Amino acid sequence: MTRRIARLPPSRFHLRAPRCGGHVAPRCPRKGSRSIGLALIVAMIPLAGETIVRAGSNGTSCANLAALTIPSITIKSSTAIAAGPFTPPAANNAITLPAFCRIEATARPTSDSDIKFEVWIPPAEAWNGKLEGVGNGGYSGAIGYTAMAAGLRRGYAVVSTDTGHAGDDMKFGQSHPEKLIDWAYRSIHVMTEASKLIVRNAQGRFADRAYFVGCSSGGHQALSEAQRYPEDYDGIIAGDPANNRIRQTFAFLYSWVWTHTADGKPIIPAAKLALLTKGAVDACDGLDGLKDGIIDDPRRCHFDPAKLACKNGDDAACLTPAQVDAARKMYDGVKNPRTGEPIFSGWSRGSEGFGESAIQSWRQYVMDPTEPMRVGFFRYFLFHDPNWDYRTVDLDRDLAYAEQKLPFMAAVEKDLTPFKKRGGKLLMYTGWADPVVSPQDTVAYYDGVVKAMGGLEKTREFYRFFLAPGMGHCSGGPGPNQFDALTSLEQWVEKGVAPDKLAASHSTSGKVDRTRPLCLYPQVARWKGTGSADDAANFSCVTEAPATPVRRATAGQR
Ligand SMILES: [Ca+2]
Repeated sequence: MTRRIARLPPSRFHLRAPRCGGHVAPRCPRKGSRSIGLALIVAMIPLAGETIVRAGSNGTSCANLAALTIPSITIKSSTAIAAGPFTPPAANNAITLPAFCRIEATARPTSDSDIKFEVWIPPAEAWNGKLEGVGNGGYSGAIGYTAMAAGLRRGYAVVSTDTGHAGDDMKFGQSHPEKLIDWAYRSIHVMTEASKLIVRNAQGRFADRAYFVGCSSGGHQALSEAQRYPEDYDGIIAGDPANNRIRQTFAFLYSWVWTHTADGKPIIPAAKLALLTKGAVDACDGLDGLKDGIIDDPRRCHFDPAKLACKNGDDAACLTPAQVDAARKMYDGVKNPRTGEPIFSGWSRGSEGFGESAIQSWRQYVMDPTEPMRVGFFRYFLFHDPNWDYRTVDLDRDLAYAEQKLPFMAAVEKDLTPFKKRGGKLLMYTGWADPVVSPQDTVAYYDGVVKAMGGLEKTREFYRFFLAPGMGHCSGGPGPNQFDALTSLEQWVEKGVAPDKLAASHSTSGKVDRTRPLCLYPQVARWKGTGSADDAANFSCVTEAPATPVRRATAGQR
């Protein structure tokens, strides 16, 4: 739910004619457009005496794109930006970018909609022939300029939206049901459709491929696109997806109640979150056969915080009974108190406090807020009562009501047949130490899709999942947490090379100090027994027996 996405290494992309695989792909270039794609290559290798064909010669100049008349879209500006420093709106620092055409636009699919989006289009000679949509974080009403910049540098035309409102305050949804729908799923679809047309006009042809890349809320958006608008994207990356949104919001509420006193004080101080992580790692690090400071699969770890219970009164190195109780509840997750039905998976052992920043612990979404995180969901979206008291929550009654009234807030459909049929490819990853979106819930969603889609092999044909041990929310953590998922997805979509693992690295102070594969779920990376445990070459991906006892997974919203 942060604005960060997994960092991508510098582009290794080369201009070349995109290939259209044997699968059904409605957005594959038609014959005419492929010849333009090939012309791009020709343009790059001019031979003496030959006429150089310039790609995009049929395109509209940047300045003239503002004259486009796309229904419900208003183009505010279209400006050619020279290569060099560019300072995005409201940013303090400039980012260095290659030249591009910047289009600022607004979409109004309903009379109450005000969806701002920007499309950045490289000049024809620098364009890789593709479009990339980038996702958002939290409820942030902000265009993702940093993610756009990363895509533009790779040669992509890129698009991002503010999701239909400005800022992170959930009051935007109060008495604005259409804006809520814009946030939940419509804004991404609308920006995608409009940007495809705008790019077509700018370049004289449609993009050969479209990709979506997002983490956290962006991961939610990614899964929503695959579920709701399977034609929008050829390839989709869903990182640490907050797609089980309604149940997760209930889990935020309950986790806050468990971990705060009646007068709203945090029960577990920040320093003791780190103590919990140390206790869990000490207890479970070796279960995977390698003492490397990483709990490989927290489902196998049954560390009980009572091990750290104070014996002679409270001090910094032990836990009081109230602290033990709060931590146990965080690990156990939300269950229906009447039926015992799991509502939302607990947070992983190892996610309590593994880094300095609030997002690298339970602080940002649980301990630090003065009220339950996202309590605005109940006040402004669900009950339409700005004074709603979270102490009055009734899990049975209110969860059923929320799932009945706001089903569009989640993206939990497990039948992805339309996306598979159109040839779409979906790559999902998550951090096993994510302190925000419980990774066990993400595992439960994938397992649910596998069941709905006819088994693991049939699912892997279009949807692959990679778990990152020791990675936090979208990035960070003691485990390898930097990887280039987009290059893997490009290979899959464009060359039919499905990824079996992702090459990941961990850095300290900007220096890589560990590499390791992230394996194709449910495989795990195991050290071969010789060579450095910090070198990916000494690991193989293997299948192990399921964690026992298998913890009951979140049922997920139906
Ligand atoms: Ca370990």
